[in-house]
Amino acid sequence: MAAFPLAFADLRAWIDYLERHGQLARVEAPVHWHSELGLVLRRAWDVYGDAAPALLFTNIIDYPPPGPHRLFTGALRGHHRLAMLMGLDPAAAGPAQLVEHLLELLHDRRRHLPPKQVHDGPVLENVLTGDAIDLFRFPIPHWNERDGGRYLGTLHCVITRDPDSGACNYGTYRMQAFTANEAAINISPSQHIGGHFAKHLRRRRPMEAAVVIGQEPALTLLATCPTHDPVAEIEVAGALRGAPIEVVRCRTVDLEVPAHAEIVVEGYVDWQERRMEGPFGEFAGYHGMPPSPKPVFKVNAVLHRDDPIFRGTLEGHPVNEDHVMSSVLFSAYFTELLRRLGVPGVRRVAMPLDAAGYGHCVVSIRPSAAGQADMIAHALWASRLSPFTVKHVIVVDEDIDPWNSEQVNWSIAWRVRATEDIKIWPRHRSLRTDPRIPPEEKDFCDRMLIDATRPVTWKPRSLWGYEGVEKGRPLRFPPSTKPSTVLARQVNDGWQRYGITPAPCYNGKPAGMMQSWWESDLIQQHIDGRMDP
Ligand SMILES: Cc1cc2nc3c(=O)[nH]c(=O)nc-3n(C[C@H](O)[C@H](O)[C@H](O)COP(=O)(O)O)c2cc1C
Ligand SMILES: [Mn+2]
Repeated sequence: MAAFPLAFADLRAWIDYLERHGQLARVEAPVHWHSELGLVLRRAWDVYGDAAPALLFTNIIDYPPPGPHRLFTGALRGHHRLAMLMGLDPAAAGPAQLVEHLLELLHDRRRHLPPKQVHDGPVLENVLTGDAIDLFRFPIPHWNERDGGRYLGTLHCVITRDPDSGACNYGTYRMQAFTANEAAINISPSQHIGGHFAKHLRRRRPMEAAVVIGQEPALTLLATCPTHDPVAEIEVAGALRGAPIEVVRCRTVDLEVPAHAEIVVEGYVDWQERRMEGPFGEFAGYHGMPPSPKPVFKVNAVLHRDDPIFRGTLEGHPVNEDHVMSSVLFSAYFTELLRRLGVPGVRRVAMPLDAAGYGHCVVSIRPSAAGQADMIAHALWASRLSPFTVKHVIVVDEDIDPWNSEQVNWSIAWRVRATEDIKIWPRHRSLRTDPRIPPEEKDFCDRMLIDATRPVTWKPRSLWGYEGVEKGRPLRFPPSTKPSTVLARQVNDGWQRYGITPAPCYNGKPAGMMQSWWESDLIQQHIDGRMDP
């Protein structure tokens, strides 16, 4: 696949790139930071779908220039823009290619690039300490009407250090701004920052942290990326962009931050204090979790570029930026999990956007023995991501594209016998955000496996015909109406002869759900025996 090596120097270079490629709208109309900004983004996503451009708000009410007055959002709403960020051809690279590319980047440690230390950088253009600190200097949005407050951190990167190894972690954990110099941080124990915080708790020591807002885009992606082996996300981000990220030392904490970031907030997470945070419009599309006590981050210093651009994102119902990123990141994580465990027959793993990239995991396999779907479900439900992902596992045959929800639904309709193929695991460890679980039963959910593969144990029967038409072995399952490769190729090759062009006006989608039956690449895979019919 054509690679576009893209070492975006900073967020501004990424914004320029998007603008030059017709992927950005500047919103110059006045927009209020309370709910209106979020709703404008929401409508763009809901009405324009993948065609919604990234948005740069430049006229936010209460935030006139020359103070901080710009906010950038919505860049990663669509796999095509994630492809741009990853240096792949946006027209050719679908989510399955993004997953493989990410796995290559994570595995090839020789390509990982440690950050480059520099003494100065644009983020030091303004250094604020003491009374000069005011988080609300920045146009922090109140994204959803029902949110408990304004969210300082949504697509940011929190940097913390492991007190034992000295290694740093780079992750995205939501943060609600409370006062001019205090914010909540949503630390889950199962996340890397949770490990760091537990060590500080045991030592009864505050945890130093640097909150980066508006970093260059590769680090944004990696900060939300779960990995199996410990990696420094900033080094993988270096590999992704093909150049190390330049970092400067913080002024008040023992950490380094990207020199080209728009904003950095330095401080520490108090080990004792907790304050009520939330609710927040979460990834499932609900305000599922009532407010609860969270650790408090206290600010020592604020660094920012001249005329800084704030960056954040709207969580909530599908499809949002988190879903686009998570669908690829989680699919990569689970692909690797199943490979490491040696589960046989696995082809592809997809976390579909319809289920918010978190809810459903669809795995395509080449079945060779009964019970493969059970092995897959149990493996997925045993991972550290299980508490907030994969309520439902759907296993399909390899002729079904797991990223194509219409094909998956067709398969569920006609390759499933409910009494045999659906299994339910009640009261499995889960997260509190699931809206279907009543408040008194939180922390558990019911998980479901749908095995939508054709039964592998059925014996061949000539009444269904033969592999190929009138030849080969008898079939084990009724033949679908899928064309034979020979005829499909003939019709493909002669298509111009028939003189058929699409109707200029229609309601619906430009592509049929079984378009893949006619893709020459897939036809060739069948001919080569690389894929089952
Ligand atoms: C918009 C957004 C908000 C997120 N909020 C949280 C959060 O509040 N808490 C959390 O544990 N993970 C959150 N995540 C997921 C983590 O960023 C992700 O699991 C990542 O792998 C964490 O890094 P780590 O693996 O280094 O711990 C969020 C992700 C996104 C995209
Ligand atoms: Mn990490």
